[in-house]
Amino acid sequence: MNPSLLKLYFIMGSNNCIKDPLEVLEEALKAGITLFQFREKGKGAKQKEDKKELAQKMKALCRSYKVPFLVNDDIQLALEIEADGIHVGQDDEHISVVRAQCPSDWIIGVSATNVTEAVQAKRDGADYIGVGPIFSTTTKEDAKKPMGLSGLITVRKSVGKSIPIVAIGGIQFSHIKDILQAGADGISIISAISQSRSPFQSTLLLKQELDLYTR
Ligand code: TZP
Ligand code: MG
Repeated sequence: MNPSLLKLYFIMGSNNCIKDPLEVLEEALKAGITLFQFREKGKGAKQKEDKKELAQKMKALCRSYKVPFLVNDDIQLALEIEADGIHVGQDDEHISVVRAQCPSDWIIGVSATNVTEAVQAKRDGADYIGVGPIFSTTTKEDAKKPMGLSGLITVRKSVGKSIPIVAIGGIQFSHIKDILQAGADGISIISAISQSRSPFQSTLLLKQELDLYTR
């Protein structure tokens, strides 16, 4: 995949938002997110048909802004709604099983919380690795201990330069320069956009800062 797609990777589900999730997503798209992941999980998450309906609407929005739409974990849903890819965690289906079921042009991302998992994800053929949590976060209930920037630097050294990586966990505007310098291709964000009173403004500021330190 083109690593620049990871520059500003927005991840969200309905329970991450303080207003209508479709509005939040459209604001983020308008302000220039480069990739989106539908992550409908945790307390109050939509299930079955409700989940699918929201996913379909979000996919349509992403298409209209030409931003790839990925689904977290749920292969069945991703196939049904013809997503552009899937993201799997360490406790989800193995990437080999996912690859066998999905179109060859899909983007498949894997989460890694340490060097061992990151090196394995690269070996397994992940298109990108989501590395974190870098900082502490309250968004993911079962998040591991933050690895810090030093952890990110170690992961980048261990996997080499050839695989795209995106940093995740507690990331705010002020972290951008350090994260890019640590070797990430971009940032993944949930709450700094989804919980903002103006997702548009917050996204725009993040994008401008990222643009300063990339290209
Ligand atoms: N995986 C590791 S940390 C995290 C996930 C899904 C949550 C990131 O959310 P936030 O609000 O950007 O800290
Ligand atoms: Mg998962």
